[in-house]
Amino acid sequence: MNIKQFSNLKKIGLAIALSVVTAVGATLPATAVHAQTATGALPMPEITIYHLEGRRSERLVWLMEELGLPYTLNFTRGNLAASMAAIRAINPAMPVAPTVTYGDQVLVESGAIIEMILARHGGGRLVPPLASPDFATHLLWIHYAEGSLASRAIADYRVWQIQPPQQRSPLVDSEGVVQFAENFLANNPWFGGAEFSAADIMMLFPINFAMTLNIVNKAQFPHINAWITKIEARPAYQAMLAKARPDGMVGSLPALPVNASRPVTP
Ligand SMILES: N[C@@H](CCC(=O)N[C@@H](CS)C(=O)NCC(=O)O)C(=O)O
Repeated sequence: MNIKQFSNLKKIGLAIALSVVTAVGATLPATAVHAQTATGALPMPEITIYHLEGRRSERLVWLMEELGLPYTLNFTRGNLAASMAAIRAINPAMPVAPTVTYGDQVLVESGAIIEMILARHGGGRLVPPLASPDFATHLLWIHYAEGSLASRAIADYRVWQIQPPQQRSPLVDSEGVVQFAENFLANNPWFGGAEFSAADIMMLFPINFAMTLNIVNKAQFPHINAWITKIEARPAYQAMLAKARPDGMVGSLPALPVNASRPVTP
């Protein structure tokens, strides 16, 4: 399916200018992964998720599986470069995963796309009640996932790749940002508060990034580990893995040494 989609894209011309990106999206084969009925308030245009295996675009696939909404998934299995070429063809100015075509629009930023889909098509699902305290913390974690957690974990990882730091900067301190999440889960079952929400979908990627690459010590965060176990038991998460990561992780980044996260004592 994916190779076919990619070759179809090539047939209609990878060099087509951005001005006709809409037409490219419209001519993609209608290979919707899922075709259940939408329950949201607004009619939903065709959605195509341009995906890289194991990357943030999994959030959108997982969201759509949780909601039971139709979408087309575009990636070339086991070939990140080919998947990225498809993203560049549709979104040359900002080629990142996820790139999502939503009707005529080409969208980036997973959190913004998730909030838009929930507002228009979610029918109140995966969002706590507006007047509840959980609504405020749900939004907090939706934005914290990229704004604080991913940005600090990636900064730490890059610093380590250049040269292990002699002293940990309080401004680049992944343990602190993960600990803040751990503390919340000590008192709440989900980042959505009482119930699973889209905040949980947003938080998993940077937490996995920080833990699997040894940016933080996974063993220090028991509540997060218990939360990951609950996440992995969700049918929609498993459906996402089967469709969006059928061969496991592709092109993993090298992990840091174990215990790299420990502050260096001079
Ligand atoms: N804040 C953006 C980040 C998007 C992003 O950086 N995605 C990564 C994959 S996880 C990517 O496309 N990297 C490829 C690149 O930057 O060249 C979001 O949440 O969607």
